[in-house]
Amino acid sequence: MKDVDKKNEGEELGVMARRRFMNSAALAGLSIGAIACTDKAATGAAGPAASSAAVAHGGGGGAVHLKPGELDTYYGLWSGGHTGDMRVLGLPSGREITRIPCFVPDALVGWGITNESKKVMGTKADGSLKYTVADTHHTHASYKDGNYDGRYAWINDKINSRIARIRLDYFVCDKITELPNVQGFHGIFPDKADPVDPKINYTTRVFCGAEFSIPLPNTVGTEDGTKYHSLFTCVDAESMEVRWQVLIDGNCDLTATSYDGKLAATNQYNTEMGVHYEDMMSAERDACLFFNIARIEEAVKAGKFKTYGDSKVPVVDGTRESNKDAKTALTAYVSVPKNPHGVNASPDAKYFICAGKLSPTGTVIELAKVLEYFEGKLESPDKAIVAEVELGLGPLHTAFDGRGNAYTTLFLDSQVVKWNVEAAIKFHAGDKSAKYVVDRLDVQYQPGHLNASQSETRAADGKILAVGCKFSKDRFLPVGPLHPENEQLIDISGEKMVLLADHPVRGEPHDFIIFKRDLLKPKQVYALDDFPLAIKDPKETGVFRNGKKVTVKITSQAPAFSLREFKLKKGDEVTLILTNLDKIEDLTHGFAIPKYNVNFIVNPLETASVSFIADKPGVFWCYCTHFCHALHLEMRTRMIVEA
Ligand SMILES: [Cu+2]
Repeated sequence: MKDVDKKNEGEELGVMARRRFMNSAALAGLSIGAIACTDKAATGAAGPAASSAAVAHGGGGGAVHLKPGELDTYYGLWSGGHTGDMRVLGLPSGREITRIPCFVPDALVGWGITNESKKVMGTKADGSLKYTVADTHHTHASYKDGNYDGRYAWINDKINSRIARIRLDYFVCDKITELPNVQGFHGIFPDKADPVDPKINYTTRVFCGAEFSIPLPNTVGTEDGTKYHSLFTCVDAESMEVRWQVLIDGNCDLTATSYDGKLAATNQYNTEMGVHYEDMMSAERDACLFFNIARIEEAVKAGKFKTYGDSKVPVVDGTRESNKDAKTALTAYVSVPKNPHGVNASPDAKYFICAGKLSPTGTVIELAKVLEYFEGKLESPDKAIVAEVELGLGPLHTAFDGRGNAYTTLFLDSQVVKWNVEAAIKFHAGDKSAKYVVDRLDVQYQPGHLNASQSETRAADGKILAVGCKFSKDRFLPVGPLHPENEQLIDISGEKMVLLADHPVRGEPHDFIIFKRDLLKPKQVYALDDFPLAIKDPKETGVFRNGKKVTVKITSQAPAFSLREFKLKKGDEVTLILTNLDKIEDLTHGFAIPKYNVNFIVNPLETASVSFIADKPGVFWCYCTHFCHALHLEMRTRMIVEA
């Protein structure tokens, strides 16, 4: 780690002198409680006074408290965490508007109950769901011209290494792909352009980083972790098929992409390939690993790949040993300190920033120089580092305001630090008078992810910053042993950051994006033709028998189902299809079958189906579970199963 101690003598001497490089012993010995909230050198104010000040000077997105009936300025797409879904928030209010089920069953919409959702989620041979747990961390959306285009969002499941796509016209998950050859799929980022074809100025690929290294193929275990591998994966944004993978040294964590489509990168916190934590943090520097997308795709085209196990996915070799010649290299390992967490692309398209986590530093890597390295014009990829400056303890993630400033969470300091990137570059170049730290603000407490409005686009607007604090401690009424997390909203429209609001959230969300509401044009009524099973006329409904196989076709129109009753025989293999013929937005109906574990909804002009064995004789009142009409309670039909 070069020059860190020397730099302590420069910027913010008094503050920095008390900060020391984290070493293994210190980290291992400290609990979260003991390291919380030390060293409050902050200049930032908090509390009610700060909040009203923000509102008075215009606030980032205006006042947090919207008047009844007022709409938010921004959408926020948040990962849900263990709930395996995507949260949709309005900002600046912080109100949660909906949740989009992806990886885990959801009782409201019948996700994991209907045949259509089970097909997306994936089933075992017996028709049951392949997985019912998930851990979503990262969510990003498709781009065009450097801004979100409102087509898709993606979200990861770290537990089972799946990526889900959400259609942003209907806010539904329509595809899930399980990545081969990897475990611990964590970081995710769509590309923003094609590396070769300038006409393709929109997302066609999604890159996925795998955090855990495993034997390849992972059929015979070995305890020797040095023989394990991790891969970087490219998924086709449209088909959701895996296009290719890159075998790498070390692991992947988060992912970033350049605006020209030429580069993607992942930060690596375990270049040691350790299998125990002390081994994972033994080296002073790890890496930010860059991928030359055009060269990788040329290598795949030229057949220079392997496959592993049952997977047919082409895997190219991105290891250090095979990529020593810069002019042909597929990858470049830029050395950064120490167990870095987070790599983020600046909205001016010039830099990737890695936060040091166990080093108090942020590393600024200039993308033009990385491209120079790949052309053989730089002797080492490390020469692409244009700044490595102290920010505070436990730097994790970085957001941007579009005015040249970066905002980095400091997990151990419980702060957000605002710093100027160009000033940091000057400071790094030797101008010790360059004051790169602009402001610090205490947050409550231990912040992980943060993001600013439009931060990861060319249209970063520097209005509001949301911070996901992993611990809320004393900020909310106690609710037993587990506290909620604290999502805080900060006004970044002025020189000083101003804390605006706290929001409790059930654990444990991670990354999120915030963008202007006019980038999305959600549709509010489906088209019948969107669904192959749609029943277009109530006259087509009834019970259709083919031996034991029975199809029940029903339509709904408030306040009635088209069939007043339907008869089955015990043992029938039933598929029940329901089309909602109501055409008005929000006129959604539900369909529950008592004792058969069935409940789902159909939105206006939507069709859904369920399959089950009619194994219990009797009368079962199928009723509408979604409030629809003054006669909602009366909206029922009888399923009569004859013994
Ligand atoms: Cu109803």
